[in-house]
Amino acid sequence: MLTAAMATLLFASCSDDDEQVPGTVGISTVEDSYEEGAGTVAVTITTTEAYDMDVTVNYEVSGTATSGEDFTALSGSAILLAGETTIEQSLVLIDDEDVEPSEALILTITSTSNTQDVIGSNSSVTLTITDNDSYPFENGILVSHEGNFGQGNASVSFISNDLSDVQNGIFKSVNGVTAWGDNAQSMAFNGDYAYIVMNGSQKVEVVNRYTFESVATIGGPSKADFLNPRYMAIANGKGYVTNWGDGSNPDDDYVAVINLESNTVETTISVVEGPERIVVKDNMVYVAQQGGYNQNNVVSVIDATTNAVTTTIAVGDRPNSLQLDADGNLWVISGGNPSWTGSETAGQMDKINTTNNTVASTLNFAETEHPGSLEVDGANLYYYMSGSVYAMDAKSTALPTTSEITGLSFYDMAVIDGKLYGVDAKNYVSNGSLEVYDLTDNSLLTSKEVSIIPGGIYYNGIAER
Ligand SMILES: [Ca+2]
Ligand SMILES: [Ca+2]
Ligand SMILES: [Ca+2]
Repeated sequence: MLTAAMATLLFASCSDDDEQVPGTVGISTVEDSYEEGAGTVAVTITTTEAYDMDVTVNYEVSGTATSGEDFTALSGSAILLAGETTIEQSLVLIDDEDVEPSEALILTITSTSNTQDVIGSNSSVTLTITDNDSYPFENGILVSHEGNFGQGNASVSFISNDLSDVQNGIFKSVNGVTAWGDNAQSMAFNGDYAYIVMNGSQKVEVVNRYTFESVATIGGPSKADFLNPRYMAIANGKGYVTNWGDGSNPDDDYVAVINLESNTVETTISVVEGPERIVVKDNMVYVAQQGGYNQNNVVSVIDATTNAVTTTIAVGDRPNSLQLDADGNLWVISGGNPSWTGSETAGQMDKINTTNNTVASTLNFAETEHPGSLEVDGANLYYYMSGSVYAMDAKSTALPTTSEITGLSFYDMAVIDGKLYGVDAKNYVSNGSLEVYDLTDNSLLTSKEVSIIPGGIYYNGIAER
């Protein structure tokens, strides 16, 4: 602040003789940082001595800010009138609509027409021009919606991080389409891109994650790329998408591998029945084999450098969610077989050591308990069971005996940075809701109406500038 705030008087001189006394010239602004919408900024050029004649002060314009784009072109000189010690130059900032990093604008006095003048230590000022633009869908929560099968009304909603603003149907509104497709099942992210897995439409929609402008469509109903695609993760620079194939055929299930440069499926990896959720650690791809329309009970491990299934790890029946903790352990929740299968089994939570891909510990639920929606946030694990959310320290050796929040009706949930986000699909034909709880005191922060069958909840951060 200080350097730009005031011209420092290097010396004050008094003289009685007739010669023009040299002045010390400087340049300053009131602030050293301005938002690009600030309008006109006064740049003050000073001299310590008034002159008998007009003196031209020349200055150079440099820095990362672009003349004509970030500010109106400056003349590069100003005339100090005879008898005056200051002159103001107007710097006009341009309020554009580009999302951009902060820019530097440097004004440096290079010479004056009075050759004896001293160019003082305050002869240069560096201004920071800060941006006032943002992308429409950064720093908030994205919710994917299945919609109703055959209606083309899958959708994605954006909820601002302060939970004040909800925009539904953002793919359709941004891209000007009326019917998008069926069953936005899940989303994955890589760099600036979001990948929306559309189960019913047998496609993956690629968008810019911050603008939601369409980038590419991979697959589609008439193509053979995907068959019942479910979830996607990124490993070794490729996209891995789980596919059930025909949900009643146990022998046609696979993971499709997407080349993220060309947005094409470049190979497939055959796996056992019902590949569902998928996570990645160090190029090792872990696939929960829930079983499709049937039941399965393993996690497949794929080496993303060879695309070979290196091992399968036995867990509980119907592994429905899996997460890595801060120590690199893989936690898997298996719901157990539900009673309608006729062979009901208990839920189970397994901790897998990812250095040797073996089960390190197992926690067993009661036979009629069927947990799901495992989440990790910091040192805590969270899961959902029978309308309640449970929390557990990842170091704990026993399941929690009491729940955190009860009376819920979540279709799925996510825990992000101390907040619980749960989606309620209501009656599956009208709009559902997103409920947000503060996990420090388990209070309900807000409930927002979203769209039909909300399923996936994701944090979309702030884009790099
Ligand atoms: Ca600008
Ligand atoms: Ca801008
Ligand atoms: Ca199948």
